[in-house]
Amino acid sequence: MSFVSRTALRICPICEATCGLVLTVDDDAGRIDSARGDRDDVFSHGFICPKGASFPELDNDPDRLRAPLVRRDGELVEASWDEAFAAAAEGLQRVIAASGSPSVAVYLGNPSAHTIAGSLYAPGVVKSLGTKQVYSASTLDQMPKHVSCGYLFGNPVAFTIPDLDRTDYLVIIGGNPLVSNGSLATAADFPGKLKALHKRGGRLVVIDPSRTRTAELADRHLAVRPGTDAALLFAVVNVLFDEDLVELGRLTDHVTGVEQVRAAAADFPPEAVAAHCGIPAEDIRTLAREIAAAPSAAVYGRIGTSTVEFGTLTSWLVDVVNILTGNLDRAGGVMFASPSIGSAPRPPRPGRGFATGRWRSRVSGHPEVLSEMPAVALAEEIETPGQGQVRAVITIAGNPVLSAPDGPRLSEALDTVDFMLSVDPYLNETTRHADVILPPPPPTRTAHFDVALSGAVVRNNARYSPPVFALEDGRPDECEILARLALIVLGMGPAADPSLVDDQVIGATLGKEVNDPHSPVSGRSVEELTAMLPAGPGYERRLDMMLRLGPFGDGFGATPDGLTLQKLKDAPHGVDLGALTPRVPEVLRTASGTIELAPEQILAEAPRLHASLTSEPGFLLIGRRHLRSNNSWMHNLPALSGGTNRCTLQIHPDDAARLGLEDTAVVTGPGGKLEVPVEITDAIRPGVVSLPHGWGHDEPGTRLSVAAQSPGVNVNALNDGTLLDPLSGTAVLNALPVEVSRAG
Ligand SMILES: Nc1nc2c(c(=O)[nH]1)N[C@H]1C(S)=C(S)[C@@H](COP(=O)(O)OP(=O)(O)OC[C@H]3O[C@@H](n4cnc5c(=O)[nH]c(N)nc54)[C@H](O)[C@@H]3O)O[C@H]1N2
Ligand SMILES: Nc1nc2c(c(=O)[nH]1)N[C@H]1C(S)=C(S)[C@@H](COP(=O)(O)OP(=O)(O)OC[C@H]3O[C@@H](n4cnc5c(=O)[nH]c(N)nc54)[C@H](O)[C@@H]3O)O[C@H]1N2
Ligand code: SF4
Ligand SMILES: [Mo]
Repeated sequence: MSFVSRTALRICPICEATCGLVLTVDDDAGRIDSARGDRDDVFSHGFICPKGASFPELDNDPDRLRAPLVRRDGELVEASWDEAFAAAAEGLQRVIAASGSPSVAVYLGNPSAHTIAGSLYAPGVVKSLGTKQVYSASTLDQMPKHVSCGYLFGNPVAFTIPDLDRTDYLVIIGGNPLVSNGSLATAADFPGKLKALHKRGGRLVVIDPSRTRTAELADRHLAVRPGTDAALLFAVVNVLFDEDLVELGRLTDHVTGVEQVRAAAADFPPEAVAAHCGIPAEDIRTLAREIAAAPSAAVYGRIGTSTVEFGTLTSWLVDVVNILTGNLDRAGGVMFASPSIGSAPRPPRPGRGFATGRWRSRVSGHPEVLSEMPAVALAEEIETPGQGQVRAVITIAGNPVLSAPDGPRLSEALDTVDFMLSVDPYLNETTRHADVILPPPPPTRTAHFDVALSGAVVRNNARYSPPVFALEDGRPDECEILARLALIVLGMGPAADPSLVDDQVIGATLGKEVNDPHSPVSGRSVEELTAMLPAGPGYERRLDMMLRLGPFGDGFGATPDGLTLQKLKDAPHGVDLGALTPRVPEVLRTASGTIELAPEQILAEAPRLHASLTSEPGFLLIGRRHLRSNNSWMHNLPALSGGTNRCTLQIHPDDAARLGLEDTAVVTGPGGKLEVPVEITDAIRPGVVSLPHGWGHDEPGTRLSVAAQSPGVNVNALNDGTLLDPLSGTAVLNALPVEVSRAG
């Protein structure tokens, strides 16, 4: 090892917490040796988790692909970048010529929400294809929240974020931020924020079938039966009306539809749902009264409210409770972030509202949602012949073979397409099916800015990390990879200049802004503004443009103190932009210009929910996360492997005794059967079993040498993918009915 010459700052790209890291850099070796939390980071103040601490291992992982792989005579072999782009162009153009670009499917995985490339350049690949075969991890995750916010506010990205630093009463439903570090609530140091809540006299309620680490901190833990939160929340709404606790506060003039919600909730008194939810009616009443009585309260729902049969209904009810108790858009309640790269506020105006189902999936007729099809539909769209059949697949930062239901079926389907391309650093369960793999460089050779997550922050901020090291000669970064793919699809060939993509986006964006009378650059010339952007890579030019047009931006000189990319470069620990501020009505885009509390599409789910108010025997399967894991792709790091980070079936002692379970159980779901090691724990509710996802690293032909040593099983092989939230197309990954028995 050589002398460590410097440190460098880098925002951690692994999860939504966006912690600032200090890396020790070994310039001689061209690698980093360690990572610690950056105490001066304006947002994370030094917080870091075990994954962030393993950033060097992730960056240096010898299994990370250093060169593209191209399939030759059936084998994936290393190729030069020129050869790989040529192979990508040949494969894509072959399929496009034969079946048209709508026959190319794109799957965007979770890390694409954590990279500049995924946020700014992946959309260009989709757009240039003009395909409706678009899939992403959103329909395995937060799509119900988009749909609910879409209907309520007319704006599917106007997420309601719990104001963690100021709330007096926090209700966490189906989230475990002590382990996940938070999601749709970008808050570095969630544990510290929960401690601070208690310190200022606030209270925490956790609703979760499992006594998680977060639940351990709660003043009250309601161990709800999985999949029943919609009924529980409807009962809370019922109590709010019944006991005259509805108080819209300053939102009074901005909300319509209150009476329809009152009528819908009338069918759900606590006594009618208690047995179904496994929560005493009195506890539901107390919850409603406490939320209403708290000086401020924030109800926050995550995965357990989302990847369930009534995901959109549940996500909506979370915000209905926030709205009816006057807690939306006020300090200490749930608020809207002001993304630094969003557009500067405009005067309130009605919008076009929100709609889904503008087209339908070819095979099962699933409605389009945010221009996407349900991830569970990808396999059948590949398998089913006919006009529009998927003949090529592009995956970007995704591992749907493990992450999506019925992975084995998708795995087989991927082998039947005419061409598959993956942009991914690993040869894993999904990418092993590809004909071409284009690996992005490691994070230290990549710039970072949280484009997507800036809309979910609990405190507004802007931070930029330039690359720590220059790219190796001839190696493109992921922005360039995706830009070149977009041009390849357009038929411009593998050698087209990727900056054409940036020029196009910049021209189009500025063109719109100068013609908008409310824009800070209204009436100016596109050429003048373009000339003001910095020299440098295309993504820097685009980020600078977005920052300058944003709510804190310099408006290209109109507000000289405002943000530019250079200002962020001059503030390497980031720029704090203050606590969240009220945004109603400016944020609303509904047709009425109000918060439309009673969308008919969502209320139409209420009778179906009511019909489900039974309490069937049988096990319900839920998921869980581990502090030293991240979905499917961090099991290859030695520091994060082993110990308690294992793929086990958690089951309550009473259930285990009744079934005579000892070491191993057989779990049978609608999609298949698995043998799994048993972990008996009273942390989990009787009648519920839990298995983590992202395991099953025993497929042949992968290059994950550490992960393969303790492969675990793929929980999603139990799931046939037929159960989904109909309003959002989101897969049911929690509360899946399964049978459990003794092995042998
Ligand atoms: N049963 C069950 N299933 C689940 C869940 C659950 O709770 N239970 N959770 C769901 C959720 S919330 C999600 S978000 C999905 C995730 O679903 P996916 O996004 O499909 O899966 P990941 O495991 O996140 O895989 C990420 C992929 O991105 C690659 N990658 C990592 N960094 C980069 C990068 O910088 N660039 C590129 N191009 N690639 C990169 C990794 O190698 C890996 O192949 O899983 C879902 N699946
Ligand atoms: N360490 C780690 N951190 C991660 C990830 C990871 O894999 N590992 N993944 C990242 C991703 S992609 C995401 S989307 C976020 C997710 O962030 P979270 O949603 O906070 O993560 P989970 O741990 O899945 O929490 C879901 C909780 O819901 C509970 N639950 C399951 N079913 C139900 C139900 O029907 N009702 C209720 N009320 N609760 C239920 C589960 O017991 C679990 O505790 O985490 C991110 N952060
Ligand atoms: S919580 Fe951990 S993984 Fe998430 S951003 Fe922070 S250091 Fe990275
Ligand atoms: Mo996720």
